[in-house]
Amino acid sequence: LQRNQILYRSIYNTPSTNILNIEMETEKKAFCQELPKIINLLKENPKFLEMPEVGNWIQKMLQYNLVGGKNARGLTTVISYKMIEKENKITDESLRLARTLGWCVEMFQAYCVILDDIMDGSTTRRGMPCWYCKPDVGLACAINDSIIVYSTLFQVLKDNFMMSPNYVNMFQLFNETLWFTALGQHLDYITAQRKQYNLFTLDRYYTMIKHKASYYTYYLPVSLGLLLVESVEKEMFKQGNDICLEIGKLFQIQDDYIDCFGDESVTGKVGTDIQEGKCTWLAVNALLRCNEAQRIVFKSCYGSKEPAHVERIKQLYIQLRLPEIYQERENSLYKDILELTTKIPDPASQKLYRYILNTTYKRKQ
Ligand code: DMA
Ligand code: MG
Ligand code: MG
Ligand code: MG
Repeated sequence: LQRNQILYRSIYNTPSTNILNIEMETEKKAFCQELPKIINLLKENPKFLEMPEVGNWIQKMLQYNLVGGKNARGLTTVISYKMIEKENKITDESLRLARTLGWCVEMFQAYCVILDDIMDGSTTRRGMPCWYCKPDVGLACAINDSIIVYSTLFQVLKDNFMMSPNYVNMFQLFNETLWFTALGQHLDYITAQRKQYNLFTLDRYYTMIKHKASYYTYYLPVSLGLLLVESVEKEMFKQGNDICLEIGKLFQIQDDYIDCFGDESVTGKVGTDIQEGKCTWLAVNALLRCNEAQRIVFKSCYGSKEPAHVERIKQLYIQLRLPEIYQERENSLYKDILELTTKIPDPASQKLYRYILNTTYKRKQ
């Protein structure tokens, strides 16, 4: 395993990866500079002449919920476009459009996250209170704000892409992804609610995370990036599909691990999975490995907000060597996905998926 690790690490510690990382930093700056322009344009909508205070509220709300994160999904949209499009086709205007579409993906994410934090009883996000927890917002207002964010996405999409031949495809992609995400979120919620630990199977877990996380985290931004490319073969969408879902699997397993064992000052969020009794990678693997006595501990402490119970579950995870097993799983998934990328014939696509994989692997945030 260690030999493999060194081998795979060395492939990616090449100068070209470093160049890509520098490019990503530069892109992040350009990407962030686009948001105020999008919001200013939005505020020119005549609706806000009728309701100026609503315009100001939306500006404040979008600022709060879109800024301060990794912007990974928005950047994936732009990077996908940049890496697949022919160099002579990339213009200032095409980049502006790619960044705008990236912000639409970020709005999709903000919409999902405002609601997810309510569903999960979370209190912090990106090192700040969750939107619904803010005293001047509250639960009822936050639910409506999530609808405002989502419908704003489609306003921005219309303003920028209405004349594009792919407008309907983009629309359909957002809609279908939301459908998958909401189905996954439902499965996540009811599995925790029922407290029937025989439901905590790997099968159910993989189905759940594919829907609630993989589609919108990787499949959506990559597919949108490809839709911006002037001539792209249909086959290319299909080829990337499986890889996007597999990287998404890696991403959510990491998310579950970080929820329990991550550094809050890095992640910006306080974990709630144990308290909420969520069907996570850690919980499923604990149940697969525990003996009868440990199972009794799990049943009596899991899904409790009592700090001593939460601590007991963390102890159990450590006793079961889940942190070590997690490292092995992360490495083996990385290796398997890397293997999948070798089957992609187009070199630019291969480079893109490897790059996305490498920005995900070993992440702590
Ligand atoms: C992520 O699940 C899914 C969505 C749709 C946000 P999660 O609740 O584990 O995410 P997080 O850890 O960011 O709250
Ligand atoms: Mg959550
Ligand atoms: Mg959740
Ligand atoms: Mg989580």
